[in-house]
Amino acid sequence: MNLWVANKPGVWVGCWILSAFAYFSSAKASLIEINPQNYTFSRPTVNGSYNYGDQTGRQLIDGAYGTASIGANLGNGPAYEWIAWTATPSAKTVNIDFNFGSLAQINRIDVGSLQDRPGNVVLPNVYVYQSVNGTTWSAVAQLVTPVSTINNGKHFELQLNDLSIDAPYVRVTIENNVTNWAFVDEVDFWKDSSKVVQSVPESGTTASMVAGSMALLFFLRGRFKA
Ligand SMILES: [Ca+2]
Ligand SMILES: [Ca+2]
Repeated sequence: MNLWVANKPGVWVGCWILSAFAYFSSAKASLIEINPQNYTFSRPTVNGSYNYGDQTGRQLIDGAYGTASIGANLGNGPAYEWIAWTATPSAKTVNIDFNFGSLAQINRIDVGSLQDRPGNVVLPNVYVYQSVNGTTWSAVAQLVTPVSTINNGKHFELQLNDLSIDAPYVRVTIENNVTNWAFVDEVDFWKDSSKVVQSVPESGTTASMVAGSMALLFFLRGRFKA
């Protein structure tokens, strides 16, 4: 399991879970998964070599994860677990708006994704917002994932930590890196029962976030069919 972790107020670190497995196992003890009622996309999914649509309308919250091999058949057909979007010069993001039905305390969000190869399928950037009415949004956190070949062929949990969300609506914006595909298989929301969150959502813009970079950056702009 591979992790990208963003710790508020904004400095992220990327790490391999293998060296920190014990830490995360113990840290997860107070986490309770909070399940949204439903969600909507601001842009339609895109098919390629396989169907990357959301075939049940709940595939991002059904507990089923894909693998780093996009086309793998895990029992429901090739690539069934993956939802994908492509970027165009004018549209690099998709908003996934989750509706919890009532105030939800959320302290951590995990977005399952993968990287195939730079220039084609790379890890997306993730931005999180909260809303009391589903219309007006306040920035909460972001996770920037610079393109690097060392992420190739891996399934990642893009993890946003130490959040202070208390709202009925949460927007997870997926931003394609460069012009390419972005794949997501699941979005998990966690409440840390050891924390109390104020019931008034933060207003205005988020604190400045610091985006780091990895040692090797490869910006290959060729487009391929995923
Ligand atoms: Ca899923
Ligand atoms: Ca889940």
